[in-house]
Amino acid sequence: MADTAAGDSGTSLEQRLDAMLEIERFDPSQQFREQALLSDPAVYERAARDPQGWWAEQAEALDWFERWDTVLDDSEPPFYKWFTGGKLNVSYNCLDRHVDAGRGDRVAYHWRGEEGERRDVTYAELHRDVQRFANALKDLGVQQGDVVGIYLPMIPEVVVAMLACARIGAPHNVVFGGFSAESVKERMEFSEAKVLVTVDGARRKGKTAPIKATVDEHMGDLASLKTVVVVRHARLDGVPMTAGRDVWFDEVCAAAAADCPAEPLDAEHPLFILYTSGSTASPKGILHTTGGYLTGVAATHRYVFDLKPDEDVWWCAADVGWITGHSYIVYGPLANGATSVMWEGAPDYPHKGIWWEVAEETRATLLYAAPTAIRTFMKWGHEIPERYDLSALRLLGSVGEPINPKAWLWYHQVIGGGRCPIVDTWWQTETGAIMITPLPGITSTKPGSATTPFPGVAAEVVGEGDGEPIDSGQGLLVLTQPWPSMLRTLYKEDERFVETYFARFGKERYLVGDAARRDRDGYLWIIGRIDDVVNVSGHRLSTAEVESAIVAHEKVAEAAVIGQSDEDTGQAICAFVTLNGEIEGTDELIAEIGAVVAERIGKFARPKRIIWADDLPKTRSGKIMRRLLRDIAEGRALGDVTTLRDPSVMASLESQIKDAQ
Ligand code: 6R9
Repeated sequence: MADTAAGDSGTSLEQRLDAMLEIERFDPSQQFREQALLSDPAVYERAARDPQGWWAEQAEALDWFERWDTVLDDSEPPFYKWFTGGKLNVSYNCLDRHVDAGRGDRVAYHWRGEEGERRDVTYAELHRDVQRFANALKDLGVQQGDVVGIYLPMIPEVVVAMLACARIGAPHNVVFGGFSAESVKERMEFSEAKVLVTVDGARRKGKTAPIKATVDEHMGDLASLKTVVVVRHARLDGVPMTAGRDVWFDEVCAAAAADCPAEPLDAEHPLFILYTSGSTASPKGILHTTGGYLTGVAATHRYVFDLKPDEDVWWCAADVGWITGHSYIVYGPLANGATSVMWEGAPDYPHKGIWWEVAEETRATLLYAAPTAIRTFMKWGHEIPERYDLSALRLLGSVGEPINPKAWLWYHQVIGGGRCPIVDTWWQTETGAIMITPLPGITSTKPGSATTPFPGVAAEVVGEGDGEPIDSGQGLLVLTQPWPSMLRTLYKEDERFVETYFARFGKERYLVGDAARRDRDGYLWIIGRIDDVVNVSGHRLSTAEVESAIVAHEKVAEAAVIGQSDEDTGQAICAFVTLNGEIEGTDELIAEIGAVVAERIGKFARPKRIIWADDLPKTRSGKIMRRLLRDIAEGRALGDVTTLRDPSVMASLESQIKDAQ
């Protein structure tokens, strides 16, 4: 169906895409179906009949030192346990078993650096480096259960560090490189990290940020933190090193023993903590464990992307610091023995065609990217990707936020040449692995819909008030059955875990935090967050987190942050700010507030728009009504204002906005 509509009839791309918006469904092509790993829809019924049997079968694809006794222990919901009694090691599954099977020479990562560097790292090399660094960590006193912080850019050492932790059973806590050093400190403090692995400097678009020096300025004296390991990457001179605390990565590796057998760990041993944003200003430490997590990411990576490890070149264009990077740059692809592309830099440096240049050169066959990136490429024009040979591509994925049909179609036509199926995958840091997605050899896709749950996953849309399942219509998305890669708790906050996800509809139903629509065919359309979480370019932020950064500015009395719809980034941060006393809002102050946010959270959290407000709309109980602020920011007619303590606030806000324009 897609191919006929895509045929070039001399009309412009724009006209063709508009015409295609009428097409509701895209069936898998016969050619794709015939070669797909899964092409029989019976897989859904089989998994629904016996979810535990299905997941056990997926777990069998891993190497276990000891087999499990129980697939699912649901004796204490919502604290579910998977594959209890089983022992395995994630690093063993990602490295040793491939090397032992004679696949050591296979490239694990085609790493491509900003300045044109190429480094192809094989499985055997990773195996060697991981063992050395695992021993180095042990030499530094890291023991099973100790938390290791990782704050690194997109370089192979980030994978080495993560797998070395997994090898010895030290849970890692990776902080995305775009977060500020202050955020790193906060996360190291919460998780009582013993070691932090960081870098001399990180390169971004031809500039180098002195990461180690900045970390030093903010880290202060953290009682738990004993060692800072520094990777030499940007080769900066004069990197400050504190005697007795700081060591060089290459030096500790060189001094460590070469062999480090993988530790057999309980299936429920913590693998990592990853902080993400929730409704309040304090980030949530999502805890994932060993056996279930690896089962989930390996199975979804294989089936959702139809991975053939001997032939495919996989490229997940996320950052390792987010869950997408954990699951689909590191753990899923390595467990499956895949060859991946790892791109260090930005999509527009050294030029706007760099992604396509890398895809052409590495002959990438599978690409997984965020809608915000696709919309950006759309804006830059189809002429850019069209200069490159993208004929090796055979499947495209989308993740992080809803993809609008126009961007979906552009991706399909311009990048996928009309021949690649698109998998729009919905999931979260909490779910560990993809939950709602097409299976490319089975599912007919509808642009904008993540379609249906992965086999072994059960989802419903339920009424906001009564929690009753909605057959067709809009409501709240819930997952109604435990799955192996689910978060086990919030690190050191069991109560908050239960409260956040299982208080509203009971311990059997996981509250996702997204609103969704179910159509008559049972397809799910994700609408967006129901809590105060904003999704900027696929980066999750809490409004409360940004607000507390803004009010840290001495001239600010109060701030309310909302996510405003944005053509490029999906949502953008818009802040309503009330200043102290008679202070006037100026451009200078806008820059200062942006700087405070960059310092406390990260540059990506800086407000795109600041609106000065004499007062903010509040309910009688003093709650800020963000819904009204969203209406104002997006230029809509105001909703109900009768519950406001002082309805006149809205009129004056509206006139302030007009004055500013
Ligand atoms: C993997 C990841 C999770 C939130 C999630 C939802 C949004 C992710 C989506 C999507 C629509 C998709 N989201 N994928 N919305 N369609 N395919 O992004 O994890 O950073 O924890 O964000 O992202 O709102 O609840 P995370």
